[in-house]
Amino acid sequence: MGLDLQGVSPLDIEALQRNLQTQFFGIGDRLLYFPTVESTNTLAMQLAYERPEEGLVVLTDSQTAGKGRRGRRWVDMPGRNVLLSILLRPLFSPYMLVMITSLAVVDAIADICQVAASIKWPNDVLVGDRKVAGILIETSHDSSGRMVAIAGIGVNVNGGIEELAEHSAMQVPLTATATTLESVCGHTVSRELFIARLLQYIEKSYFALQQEITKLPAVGTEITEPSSRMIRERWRGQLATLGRTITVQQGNSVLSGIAEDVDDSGELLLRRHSGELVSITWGDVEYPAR
Ligand code: BT5
Repeated sequence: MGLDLQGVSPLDIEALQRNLQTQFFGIGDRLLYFPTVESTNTLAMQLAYERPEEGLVVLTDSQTAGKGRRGRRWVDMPGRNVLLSILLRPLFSPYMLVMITSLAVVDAIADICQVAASIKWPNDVLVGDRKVAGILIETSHDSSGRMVAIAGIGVNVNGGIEELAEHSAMQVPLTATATTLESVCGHTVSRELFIARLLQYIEKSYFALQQEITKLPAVGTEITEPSSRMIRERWRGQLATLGRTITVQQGNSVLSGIAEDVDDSGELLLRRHSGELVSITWGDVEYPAR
C-alpha cells in the first residue's frame, strides 16, 4: 500500500543531507529513510544486529505502530512530523540520553522557531503546558555485553492539533494536551532543517560524553567543566516541572506533592504533602489545574 500523504510532500532527503553538519550521525549510508514503517525504534533495534555502528539514523514519514513508553501509542500525521530513531552505543548511563535528546529538541525548537520550549520530567518536551515532542529510549546489549541504545524522537511539526487528534483514538483527546510547532510559531516549519539541527545537537553532546569517559585531560591542557555536569545543569534548568505541585502516576498508584529537585541520576525528588521527600525513578507527571 502506498503512503497517503494527503497532499503534503514527503521528507526531502537530499535537502536534509545538504543541511546536515554532523560528522557521523546520518552521514552517507547511516541515513535510512522509509516512507512508512511500524516504528522507527523497532526497526532501528532490529538493524542494530546487522549494523551496530553508532549514528545510524532511521527516518520515516509515517508510523503504523508508533510507540510511547510502557506500551502506549505515539500518534502522527503522515508527512507532517519528525519521526526518527538514532542507534547509539553509549558508554554512559541511558538517563543521560534522555537529557541530551530532550535538550537537543528544546535547542532545535529555539533555533528553528524562536520559541522557548521546556521539559516535563522525565522526557516530554512542552510548549506552554502542551506536549510537542516525546522521547523513547530503548536499550539492549550485544553479544559482548556492550549497550546498544535506540533514541526515538517524535516531534509534532506541521499541521494543526485538530488534524493530529483526528489520527488518534485516545481516551484523553490530544486536542487538550498536545500542540504542533506550526501552531506555536505561526508558520510551517522545514522538517529537513529541524532534523539537521536536532542531529547536530545530539551528536555534539553524545561525543562530548563519550570522550569524557574515555579520555583524561592531557597534562597542561585547560581543565574544563565536565560535559556531564554541564548537561545535567542545563537539563535541570529547562525542567518546567520543578517548583510545581504535581501528581505522579505509577501504575495504579498516584503520589502528589511538590517537585522539589532532581538528583544527579535524573531522579525526581518529590516533597509529599506529609513533608516526606521521596525519590521518583519513573511515572507520569501531571500538573493539576492551577
Ligand atoms: C513518549 O511516550 O512521549 C515517547 C514518544 C516517542 C515517539 C518516537 S517517534 C520515533 C520513535 N519511534 C517510535 O515508535 N517511537 C519513537 P510517553 O511519554 O509514554 O507518551 C505517550 C503519550 O503521549 C500517549 O499516551 C498520548 O497521551 C500522548 N501522545 C501520543 N501521541 C502524541 C503526539 N503526537 N503529540 C502529543 N502527545 C501525544
